[in-house]
Amino acid sequence: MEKTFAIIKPDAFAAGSAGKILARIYAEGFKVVGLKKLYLSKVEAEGFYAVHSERPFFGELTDFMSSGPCVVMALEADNAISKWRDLMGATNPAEAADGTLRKEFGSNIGENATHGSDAPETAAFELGYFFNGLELL
Ligand code: 3AN
Repeated sequence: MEKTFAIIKPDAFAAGSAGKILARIYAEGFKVVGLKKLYLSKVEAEGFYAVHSERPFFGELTDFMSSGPCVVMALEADNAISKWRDLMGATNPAEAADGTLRKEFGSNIGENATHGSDAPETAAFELGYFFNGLELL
């Protein structure tokens, strides 16, 4: 079993879609091993997305991620990282396949409803950024 890190982003939380997204997560067979609602500060969002600090959209991205509450999760499944990215769909909701979360709940490339780790190393960093070991028992 593999763990990945996921976020229900502020746009989806504000729209009241967190319950529907969680229902999809369970229906697809993930085990939710960690879950909490957070309201990130700008500094906390910048630390999380530090890998993107040189990108032109870094300010916009971290403003958005600190604009309201979100839900952070640790999800477990066989091949959880790719399985969760498949369920999310393409980064840009306009390009996301039918049936994916970003297609259904995302608005644009910035406000795209969900986040997921893209590799084992990023999953390890991202899980550790938000959860300690005792929270993932
Ligand atoms: P993904 O989240 O699908 O791995 P990345 O790693 O390319 O996508 O982008 C990281 C985050 O930055 C995405 N979640 C997305 O919301 C945001 N982002 C990517 N490109 C843009 C852009 N051109 N403008 C605003 N936000 C963007």
